[in-house]
Amino acid sequence: SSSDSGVTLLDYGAGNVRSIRNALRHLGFSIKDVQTPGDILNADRLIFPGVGAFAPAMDVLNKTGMAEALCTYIENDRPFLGICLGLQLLFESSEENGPVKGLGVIPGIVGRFDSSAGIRVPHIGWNALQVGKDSEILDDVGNRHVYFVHSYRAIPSDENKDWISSTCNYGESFISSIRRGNVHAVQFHPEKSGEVGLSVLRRFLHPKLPATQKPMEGKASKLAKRVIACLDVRTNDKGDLVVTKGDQYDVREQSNENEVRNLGKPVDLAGQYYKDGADEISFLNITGFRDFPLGDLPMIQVLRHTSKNVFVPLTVGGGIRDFTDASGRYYSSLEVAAEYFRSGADKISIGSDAVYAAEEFIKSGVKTGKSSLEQISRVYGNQAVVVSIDPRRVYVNHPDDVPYKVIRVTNPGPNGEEYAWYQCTVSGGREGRPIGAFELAKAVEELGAGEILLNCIDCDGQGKGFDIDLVKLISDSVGIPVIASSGAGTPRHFSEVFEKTNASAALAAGIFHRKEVPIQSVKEHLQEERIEVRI
Ligand code: 1PR
Repeated sequence: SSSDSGVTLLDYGAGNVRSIRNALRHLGFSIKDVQTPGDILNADRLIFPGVGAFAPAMDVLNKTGMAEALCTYIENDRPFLGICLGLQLLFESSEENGPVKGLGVIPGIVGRFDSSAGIRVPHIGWNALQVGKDSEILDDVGNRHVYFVHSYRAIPSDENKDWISSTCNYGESFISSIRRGNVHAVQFHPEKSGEVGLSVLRRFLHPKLPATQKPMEGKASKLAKRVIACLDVRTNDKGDLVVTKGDQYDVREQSNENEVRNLGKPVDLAGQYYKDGADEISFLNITGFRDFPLGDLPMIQVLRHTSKNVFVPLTVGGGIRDFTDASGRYYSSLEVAAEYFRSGADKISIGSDAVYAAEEFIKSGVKTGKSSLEQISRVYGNQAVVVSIDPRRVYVNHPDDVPYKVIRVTNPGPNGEEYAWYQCTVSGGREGRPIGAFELAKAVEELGAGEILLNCIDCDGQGKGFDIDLVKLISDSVGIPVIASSGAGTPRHFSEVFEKTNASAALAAGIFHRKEVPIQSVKEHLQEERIEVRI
């Protein structure tokens, strides 16, 4: 058997396990990759970060003989940590595109969250756990939140209750971790749960450290509202990749030089926001509609460097579409997305291309399955696909002036108009399209988006608050999480959007970049207002 600082990783090639590799390296561990079933049987400690869908994962495990090796390893009570799908596969079967038979180590069936229970599916975000007495690896968690992203879950029963080390509440109580002897598995992502998550990994790697937190028994948890820091990234006129920030999407200084505003370096700022308590970080390559991301290696470098030290979810957007380069080589949007995921992104965000896909879908009523949105969602799951909407408010006098969803606005327009619709744009707001934000949101939800990043060009950079009318309209119309964006100027704006709408998260850029409001103040204010947040 090998040195103390080695850990064996079972990566069956289904997706992004870069984050877990980064986290293990950060904790000072070297990684051995499983090549054969024998490597499983010989492991000192085995981590199994399941990614992708249940059926293809079981397929690979069965075909390679890894399924049998895993069962033997677990039966022999060898140190094991399953993560996310790595927990679900231990159960008897899953309803995900199934029933599909699992490893059958734990009694129970993995089923889908019931969205009719008034919850948004996927379950994305930070939630607290009810930790049982001897969970061991959860000894530092206490009442702090950990990060989940999944649509399927196992529920507690008499048959599996001896396995359960914690449960979590999301519309119902589901199994958030199991433990028996040296065998552990967690539904959440320790590698994306900040310092708390790293402590879970540390305890698995160094068992028997003394506990620092009291377990939180009995207290009902709730999904926390997320605070997201957004970095609009582009190359400036000198050729440097900078974080910039616009006023209503205009990122140039109003001076004679008319330079692209430079608010800092992407990797440095992301690292800072992680330390400051951002629940998530988004990078938007705002000239991605022009540049080609795989030609734009700096953005990929940004992700690689950031993901080494930032252990919360990272989203990247800009330029995700099919593309033929100058030499005639064709790249599919899937290849672009794959490169982003490999570089450390947890989600990708699609803007312009999703607008075209939604227009097509609404016109024909047919899902072709060919749009970037549909393809990426099919391969990586809808939780990995965000659609970024860039709408502009258009006032009208009467609700039936336009063939789009019109709402009565809280503040009348310049000519006393009482109604408005929200026109979608492409190419960073440069072109208005014949589709409203409402129609787009409904269409992309059907096409496989897992989340909506809802900007508003009118409010962007104004610091006057989110467009509550718009956020309410969209967050009431879809069943997937909605991130409110554009216009945050004070902590009060965050509590306002959470009190008045069903947004799951709120995103800001300018106030964080200009250091006007620290993320911590936003969190503290939300806590004072009794809005659940991750502290
Ligand atoms: O169309 O798939 O290539 O994606 C392009 C992406 O780049 C889209 O997500 C689009 O929103 C974004 N984008 C394009 N141009 C701009 C621009 O500003 N000129 N930025 C842009 C979008 C809006 C928000 C901003 C919030 C919060 N930025 O992300 O961070 O409005 O700002 P605030 O808190 O300072 O008010 P594609």
